Parts: sequence; C-alpha cells; structure tokens
Amino acid sequence: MEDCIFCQIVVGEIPGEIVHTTERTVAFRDLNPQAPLHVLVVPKGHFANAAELAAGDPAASAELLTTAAAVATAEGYDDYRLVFNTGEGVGQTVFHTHLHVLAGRSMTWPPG
Ligand code: IU
Repeated sequence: MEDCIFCQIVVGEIPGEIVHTTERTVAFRDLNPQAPLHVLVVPKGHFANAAELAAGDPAASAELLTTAAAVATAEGYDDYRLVFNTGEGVGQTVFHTHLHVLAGRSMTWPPG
C-alpha cells in the first residue's frame, strides 16, 4: 500500500533503523521507544492487524514470532514482552501489522 508508512520502510522508501530481516519480515527500532529495547517486527506484506496476517499469511505470522525472539536474543535479553495492539480502542495507530518487542526495564501487569 503506497500510503502505508511501514510498507515504505519495508521497501526502503523511507528510512528505518533496521536490525533484522528475514524472507518474510523486517525488524526496525521504534521511533518513540518505550523501553531500552523497543523493536517492531512487521511482515513484508501489508495486513492491517495480527488476525488478518494470521488468516492471510500463516508463514509470515509464525516468522514474526521467530524474528522477535531472534532480535531479543541478539540484543542480549532473555526476558521480553511481545505486544500486538489490535484496534484504535487499545492504542493501535499504524494499521500495518507490527509486533512490539520490548525489553530492558521492569514491566507491570496488567498493562495500562
Ligand atoms: P501501535 O501499536 O500502532 O500503537 O504502534 C505503532 C508504533 O509505531 C508506535 O510505537 C510508534 O512509535 C511507532 N512508529 C515508528 O516507529 N515509526 C513511525 O514512522 C511511526 C510509528 I508513524
């Protein structure tokens, strides 16, 4: 989708600090990090949210998780939090599926 900012990062039309790439995913640092490690893992294809990705491209859906784990391990974290926001009501602001990988500080549960 040409007006999707994460699609543009995936193809290199706008810069992102990319930390890891696989066949189906790209991982880049969040511009507004909420923890010492805050990386977003996105599928190369455009899907609005995690459920649509799982239905439309199960292989990419699985690869998002393995990429997230690989990024956390490569950055030296055994403990990390993975988050998919789905819908404006819970804070989704970018409608290209992205898995937040957060680590490096203590976190509370439940999330706010
Ligand atoms: P959310 O789950 O849709 O709320 O997360 C969107 C994230 O994308 C949020 O953490 C932003 O800081 C981040 N982000 C980014 O890293 N680069 C961008 O160009 C834009 C948003 I727009």
